[in-house]
Amino acid sequence: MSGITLYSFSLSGNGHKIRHFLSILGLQYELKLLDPHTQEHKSKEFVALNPLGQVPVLVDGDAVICDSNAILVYLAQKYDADNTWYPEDVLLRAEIQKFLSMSAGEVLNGPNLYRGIKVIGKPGDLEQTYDKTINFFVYLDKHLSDRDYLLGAKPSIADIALYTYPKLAVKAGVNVSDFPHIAKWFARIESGLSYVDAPEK
Ligand SMILES: N[C@@H](CCC(=O)N[C@@H](CS)C(=O)NCC(=O)O)C(=O)O
Repeated sequence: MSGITLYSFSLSGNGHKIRHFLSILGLQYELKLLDPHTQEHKSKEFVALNPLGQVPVLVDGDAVICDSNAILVYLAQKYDADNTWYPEDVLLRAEIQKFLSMSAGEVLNGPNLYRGIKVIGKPGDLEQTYDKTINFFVYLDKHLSDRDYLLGAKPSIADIALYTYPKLAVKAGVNVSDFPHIAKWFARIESGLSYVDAPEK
């Protein structure tokens, strides 16, 4: 087998992170959109790729990689020869890992769930996830107050991993004008030539 295939849903924020990074790396790929309403992601064929029955999944030749953060790390190590997006420095990698963990923790339980409840109809407590989103935005805005990107002057896979769900939470109704440093960070990322639009909803 050869070539890259990405399995996702059209509205998947985690899938968006990978489409965004594939675009930045200039990699051609086939996008296979699954239909969550018909539970295509729980089909026998798909569960053979990811036993958790979740997107995104990236297939690259014989390699199958599940989980958006794992895919970002894989793509950076395999295709970014200069290590621009995943610098080799041990402290920078630790810092990147901190943000990747946040994307699967604070961001998952805050901005991701807020948008999921409000826009996609997921079950959950909207007020509680709104509060968690604001707590995270307060942290992020302060962190970005004296740097352009999460690590400093240059973007990394940490920015790719953390951008999507806060942006989708803003599209879902969180007022970003209360967070000027986040707003500028969004604009910086979106002005990149390889930017790929986050899902509309
Ligand atoms: N840790 C995974 C989470 C993946 C995830 O939650 N994917 C969602 C779509 S964004 C999904 O497939 N949901 C369907 C399900 O869990 O059944 C990642 O970062 O990729």
